Amino acid sequence: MERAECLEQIYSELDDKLVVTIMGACAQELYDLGHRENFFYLQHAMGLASSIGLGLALHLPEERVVVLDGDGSVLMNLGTLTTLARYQPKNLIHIIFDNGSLLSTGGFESQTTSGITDLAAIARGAGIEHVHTAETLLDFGEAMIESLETDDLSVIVAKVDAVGPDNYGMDFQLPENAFRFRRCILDKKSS
Ligand SMILES: Cc1ncc(C[n+]2csc(CCOP(=O)(O)OP(=O)(O)O)c2C)c(N)n1
Repeated sequence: MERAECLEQIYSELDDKLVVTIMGACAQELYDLGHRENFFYLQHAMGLASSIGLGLALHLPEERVVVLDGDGSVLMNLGTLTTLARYQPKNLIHIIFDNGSLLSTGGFESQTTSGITDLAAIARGAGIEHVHTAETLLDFGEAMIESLETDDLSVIVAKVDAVGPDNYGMDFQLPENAFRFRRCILDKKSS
């Protein structure tokens, strides 16, 4: 299973959600499907997409927040899973694309490679109840549907191949994305 296929599968569901992605390949693959003003690509700050997502979810309880994360990023901020469990935002779905690799910076192996570290087990151990592992597109689709139907925090660990986009490039930088994302939230609140 490839992350790009997973993103394509859930793309239409992301229409009315606030979406925060990690940098690099994941951001690019979502962007390549078509940018929307409710997408925020967190460049540079590796590991913190889930923390941004948590802040949004707690402060905007009427919104649904989807975080698109990576195994390397989660490993860099493992405490995030315990913080999510502690505050348990009902409106947050945390999707971890586990490709066992730091793909965006050259494809070095991460600790999830060869099953050494099990992020789903860590999420459960942190105290998160709704944790899914998806090995196939069908699993992933089902996990997403279940998470959307569950009025609670969900984590989906999607096992994906370590492949990314052929080309990188967006027609705006992080500050413009941040301003526009903020405006999108304000527009949503006032409508
Ligand atoms: C603190 C910090 N260290 C290192 C980097 C460089 N960096 C950017 S993306 C990345 C790999 C991210 O890996 P993962 O979250 O697994 O996503 P993938 O690239 O595999 O999709 C690294 C090491 C960074 N941006 N910030």
